[in-house]
This record gives sequence, structure tokens and C-alpha cells, in this order.
Amino acid sequence: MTDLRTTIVRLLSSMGSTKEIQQYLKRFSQLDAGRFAVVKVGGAVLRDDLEALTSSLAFLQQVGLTPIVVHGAGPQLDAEMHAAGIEKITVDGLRYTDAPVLSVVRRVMRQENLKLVEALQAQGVRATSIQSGIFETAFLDQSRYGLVGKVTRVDTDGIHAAIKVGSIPVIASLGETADGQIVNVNADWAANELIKTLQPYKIVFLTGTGGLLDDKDRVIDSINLSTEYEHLLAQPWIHGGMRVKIEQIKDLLDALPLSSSVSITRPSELAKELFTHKGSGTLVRR
Ligand code: X2W
Repeated sequence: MTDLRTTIVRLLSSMGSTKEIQQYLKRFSQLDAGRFAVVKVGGAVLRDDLEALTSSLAFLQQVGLTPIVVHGAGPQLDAEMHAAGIEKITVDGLRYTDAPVLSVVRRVMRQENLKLVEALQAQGVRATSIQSGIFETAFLDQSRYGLVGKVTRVDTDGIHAAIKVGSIPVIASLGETADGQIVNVNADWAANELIKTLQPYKIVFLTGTGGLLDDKDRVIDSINLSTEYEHLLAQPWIHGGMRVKIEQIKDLLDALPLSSSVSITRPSELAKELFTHKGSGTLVRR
């Protein structure tokens, strides 16, 4: 396990001076503690990069900042469904979720949620598992997608209670309808609704690729949607998943104050993104 010291040494050596980090720390410590950052973690990161994720989140907590984590479990769900002999059906990029699929979703989401919470706790970091009660949902279109929800309201009570005691809320992307039916919610959608409700100071999507990639698979430093959006979507090398991601980020930024931006980076670069001018990964502005 990478310890805190290693994270700090890595961070400082990537910056050359401690002045920048001090400036950012000072600025962040003056913010409303309940709205510092929402960090969306894809399932692939939980599977492939748990160690870096845990030490980066531990670092934030050690310096007195409590991020809010919302996670998916897409690849783990694929693997478990395959193992259970259940065929994966995707409709408009969403997992068709009938009762047998939902039971896998509930089990795997719980397992992945606890995996991160326990990894944080093993490093002495306070973390609170939140697997329900946050995303109030309606059925998106039950005949088309099955038990898949769209978020209608975000109940932030559980999040605020955790942050108040300095504990990192770790939230699974499961929703609940007014009738108490648990439903499957796309984790990016869940994160976006949480972000619209909380309006956090920092918005970070952690992915295995470390950012949005160009035609040569290099991380794009920054994207300014107001001037580049149409041009970008017209590029032949922008394929399915990335197109959806860019469209969703545009929708999100359109709903937020003009000064907002979205960072897409990898777990080991999270501190660099937050505490340096140069940052890391891809910064998307409106
Ligand atoms: C997603 C939820 C998990 C997810 C799914 O079943 O795959 C729907 O498609 P990642 O790892 O963040 O992609 N839900 C309705 O989004 O996980």
C-alpha cells in the first residue's frame, strides 16, 4: 500500500516547490467543507487502481479536506453477469436491468462500495458507506430499460452528516423510487445530479485513461466547450463512449455557474490536479 509520505513526496517532486500547494490548501480550507469536491470513480478504477485511489483520498483527508465519492461498477457487473450466465443487453448505452440483473447489480455495488470503504479505513481514513437513500429516482422507461432510474432528487442529509464528522462519503450509484424499489442508475448520471445539487468547488472524474484522449491516444490538456464543442464532436476519431462523456459534461456544465470546470484525471494524479496550476489530465471548461 502506498503510504501518505509517498504521496506527498510524489506530489512535491512533481511541483518543485511547496508554495503552490500552500496557496491551494489555504484557499480550499476557507471553503464550505460540505462542498469541497465531488469525485466520480469508475468501476475500472476500483478494479485496477484501488491503491492509488485510496492513498490520494487519504491524502486529502489528512490535509483536512473531505471529498465526496460516487462510484460505479460497470466492468465488475459485466464480469459477474458473465459468470452467472446472464446475457448483457445494452440499450442506448445503459444496462437493461431486469430482476436477475438487478440482484447482481445490488450485490456487486455493495461489494465494490465496501471494498473502497474498507481500503480507506485500513489506512486510518474515516469513510462512510452510503448504498441507498441519496438518489430519489423515477423509472427512466421501464418497458425500454427495465429497472433503471433517472434521478429526480438528491437527498444530501447522509452526505452532510458524514462530512460533519470528517468522514468521506462513499456513495454507490443505486437509486430508489417513491415505492421503495431499488433501481440501477448510470454512475455518471448519478454523479452529475449530485454535482448539480451540491455545486461543489471541484468536480473530478477519475478514469483509467487519465483524461480524454485524442486521435493518437494522448491525453488532451484542456477543452473549451464554448469554442471547441461542435468541432470536437465532428472529429471522426471521437467514438461512442467519449462522445457520450463529452455530451454529458456539456449538459452538466450548462447547469452550473460559468466559472465551473470538470477535471478528468487518474487517481495517482488527483493531488497534482487539485494543488498545482498546471494540473493533470483533461480540464473541461464551458
Ligand atoms: C450502470 C451502473 C454502473 C456504472 C451499469 O449497470 O453499468 C446503467 O447502465 P461505471 O463503472 O461508472 O461505468 N448503470 C443503468 O455506471 O459504472
